[in-house]
Amino acid sequence: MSTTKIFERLSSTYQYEPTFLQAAKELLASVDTYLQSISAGDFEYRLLERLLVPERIITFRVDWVDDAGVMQTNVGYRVQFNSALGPYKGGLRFDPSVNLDVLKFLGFEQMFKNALTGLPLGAGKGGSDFNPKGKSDNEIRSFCRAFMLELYRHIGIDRDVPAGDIGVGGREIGYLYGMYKQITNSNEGTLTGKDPLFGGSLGRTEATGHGIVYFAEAVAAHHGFTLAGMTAAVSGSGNVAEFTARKLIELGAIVVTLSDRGGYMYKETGFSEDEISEIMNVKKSGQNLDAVTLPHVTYKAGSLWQVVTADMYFPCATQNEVSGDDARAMVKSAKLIVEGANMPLTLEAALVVREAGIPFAPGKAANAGGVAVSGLEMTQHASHYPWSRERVDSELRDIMKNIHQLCVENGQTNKEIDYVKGANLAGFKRVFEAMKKLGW
Ligand code: NDP
Ligand code: 2IT
Repeated sequence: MSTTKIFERLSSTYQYEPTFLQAAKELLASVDTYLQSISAGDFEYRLLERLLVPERIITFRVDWVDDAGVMQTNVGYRVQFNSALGPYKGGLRFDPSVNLDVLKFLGFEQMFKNALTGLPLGAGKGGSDFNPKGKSDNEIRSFCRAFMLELYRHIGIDRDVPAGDIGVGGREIGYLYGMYKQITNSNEGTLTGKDPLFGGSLGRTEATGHGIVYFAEAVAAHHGFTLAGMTAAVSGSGNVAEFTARKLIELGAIVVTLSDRGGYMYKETGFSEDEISEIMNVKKSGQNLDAVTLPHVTYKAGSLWQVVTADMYFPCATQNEVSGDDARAMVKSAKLIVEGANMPLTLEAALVVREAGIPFAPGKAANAGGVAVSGLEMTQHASHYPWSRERVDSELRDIMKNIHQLCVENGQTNKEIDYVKGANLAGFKRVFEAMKKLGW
């Protein structure tokens, strides 16, 4: 057996799941030399093959009625990928692009990310092809309640703990949790990202973005520079992008872009915190970035990567948003590339960046702060005791520092740190060991 053989088999079985195959291919490449170094035999390769298959996939119909009284039908999913380290844990995505391929890729990435946090968290991912764009608050609420009417029977504090992702933020988590509490007549903290009013953690909203910047700081320090004074191109204008941008600005970096599905905003001298607030207000009102009017800020339709020159790039929108050609343009100026989103670089783009020798932090390491604080939320909820914002932030910093250290230890090559390999290998070893010891 070999990782090549395993990938061949996987590719023929799951030929209609290109995004999952992409994530699997990267992981297999990272663990290949490790398995050879431990003289892995048939047992190890067969266990690896097992780890590539989700433990359980649930799909269900979601019936709801829109404001016009018209019956609407969507598909809901939960991919319970691996529970070796703890309850299935990972977000819910509401977006028309959601399908099994996308959720399997996200659940698979989540497995190694959650392992990196050092917390007792298994991995899952779910969501629906429901499109929240243009929906009224009442429609969002109706959909969330209909979605939970089926999901509730598959989740639980020791079984599976969902959270947010694209299209699912604090409001949606509130509606989902409200329905869960009513159906189960319980206060179990079975969702994270909740409002602190009813068991959420202070700092969870900010955690992914802040964690990304703490990780970027650690990478920069390891390479002998700091983020202050550096220009940063950030994509997206959702939860992750907002708090990545805010923390970068706080540390003295110059954030020159934010983007959405339509285009990007550019300010040569960098946005202020107040300008970020104004932009977010427009987005939260349901409008797109082209509706923002700010002095010295330009809006252009399309993608920013081949147009905007910056010292640092933080893709924080979605998977495969950075192509090989984009990466070839970015490496001309980049001193650091940090994935805020899950797998925003295509395999080709990641190869271009790694071959150019530019420090490159993969999403499963850099964006692990979100799920890490979700883990801390579970601890706080279970102990009926909320922590201060400062305590949460300090734990988040420590976790991101530890993840950086794990990447350094597992990703050391002759002359540089291969963070992709480091993150994959460190996460993989934990899950693999646990599966062995559990007799799986
Ligand atoms: P949000 O829904 O809050 O924001 C998503 C942003 O990305 C929006 O600005 C959206 O544009 C943009 N976007 C989404 N899809 C596309 C697309 N196909 N093309 C271009 N732009 C797109 O989601 P999050 O900020 O929570 O998530 C962003 C990324 O971070 C995802 O990859 C997610 O998996 C990952 N992540 C999220 C975590 C979290 O805690 N929320 C934790 C770890 C990772 P528009 O405004 O036009 O909709
Ligand atoms: O991709 C992710 O890590 C998330 N969307 C957050 C998951 C979580 O359980 O907080």
